[in-house]
Amino acid sequence: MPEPFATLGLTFDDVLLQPSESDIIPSQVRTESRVSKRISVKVPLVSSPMDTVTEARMAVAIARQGGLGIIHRNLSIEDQAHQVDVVKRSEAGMVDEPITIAPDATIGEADAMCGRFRISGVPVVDRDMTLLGIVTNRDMRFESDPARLVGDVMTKMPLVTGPVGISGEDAMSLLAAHKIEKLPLVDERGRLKGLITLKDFVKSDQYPDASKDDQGRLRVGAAVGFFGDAWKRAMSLIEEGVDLLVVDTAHGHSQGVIDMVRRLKAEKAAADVDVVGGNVATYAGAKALVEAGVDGVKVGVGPGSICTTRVVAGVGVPQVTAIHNASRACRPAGVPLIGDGGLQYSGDIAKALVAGADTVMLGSLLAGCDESPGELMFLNGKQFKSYRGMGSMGAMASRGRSASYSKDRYFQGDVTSDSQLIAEGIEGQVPYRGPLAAVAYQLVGGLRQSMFYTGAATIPELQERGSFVRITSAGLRESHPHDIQMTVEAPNYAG
Ligand code: RVP
Repeated sequence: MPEPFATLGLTFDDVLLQPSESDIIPSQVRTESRVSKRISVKVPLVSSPMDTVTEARMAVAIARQGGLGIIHRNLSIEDQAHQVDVVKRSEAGMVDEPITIAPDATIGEADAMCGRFRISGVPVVDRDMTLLGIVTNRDMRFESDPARLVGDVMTKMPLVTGPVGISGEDAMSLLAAHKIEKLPLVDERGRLKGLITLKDFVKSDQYPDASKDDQGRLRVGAAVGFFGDAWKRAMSLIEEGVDLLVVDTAHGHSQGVIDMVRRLKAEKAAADVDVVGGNVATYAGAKALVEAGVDGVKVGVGPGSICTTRVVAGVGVPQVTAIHNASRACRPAGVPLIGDGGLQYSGDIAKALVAGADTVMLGSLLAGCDESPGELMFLNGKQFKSYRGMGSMGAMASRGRSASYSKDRYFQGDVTSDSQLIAEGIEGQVPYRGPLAAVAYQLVGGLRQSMFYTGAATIPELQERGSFVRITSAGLRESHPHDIQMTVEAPNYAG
């Protein structure tokens, strides 16, 4: 029998990083890391697959900042796949299967399509994909009758087009020479084969750190489970071009999760997609996932700000210890580790990395951003956004006739009545934080300061050199502002 009280569990507030000799300044450090075996990111931030944190808008925003978003799965298969599609189309070097419209569609339909895919114009094609013209916002703006046909208002052929395989430079010259924003690519028979847009070139300059795949599209991950139609969901996500699948459950050291990981890793259709498994909080849990063949391990049982697993079930491991123990199984196998949940301040990022994580996953720190799902709320003159656990009643209960998919994250996929659900999370609100870009800037800025103080030029160096000092509750009190009434909030510190 294992010794019942052998281990001491430590979390972020129990430790501090010790300063050590440094010959770099914060602006010189490099924050690249790996989310999974084949996916590198310029900043080690991953947004959580929660229905108040990550849909396409957040995924686009965080990928542009150099991190990665994981689309939540409390959506129908079609809706989740659509979210992935929106991200993949949002900023591509070249779209090889552009959205198209027929000439006999109405401009009302074209307008709705532009809104749905957040695009400003659509190529018009006949049945065999021959390019007939293009309809853009400019063509539609002054039309008062939404029933008019696309074929009547579109800019008709001949249009400026490019050949399949045109280089980025040549495409840019054509766009510039003709003062146009979209360049359809056609084959020798005039059939549409792709589309290049000016916006994408501008975005590449604007977001040099963006996480992109080898076709120049933003990267995106998506969560799946292992229960019910999870396999069908995974296949649909792969079809839309997802880069990373996260088998995301509250207990990754369980047979259903391990089987799902094994099956995905053996699946031909998933060969180009990395598979992360989780969540675990022990050496044995991480080891089991590594042995099942995962490309990344997600760690965290109970640290989440909205999570009640540790009180409802009495189960969990304080996060710094959990990361440290799991990393002993991941590091020797070359499998990256995502430290998921419990981060309250930017300083916690470096603590997670020194404990053994390669990236961190954030929920509450991002739920207040403009790009997270949900409306702004005003309360006593302050602005908030809602944030809830995927194991909360609100997230797990069936909505109308559509089942909730998040209850199987808590292994309650077979529960048929909402009144029988055991909640492991709560619902609430977090302060409004403005655009993700500003929030990410502060978080990465904090990490740069940590790396400067510890003398680490890169994340692997931080992981190697960083060392902790354990602190007491008096030490924690001393860490926060004290003996003063705060009158102005800092952008990275709310009392
Ligand atoms: P936090 O960043 O501390 O808000 O934690 C976010 C993490 O909490 C998620 O990525 C997930 O692992 C976990 N979570 C999500 N829902 C719940 C719950 O209802 N218990 N927990």
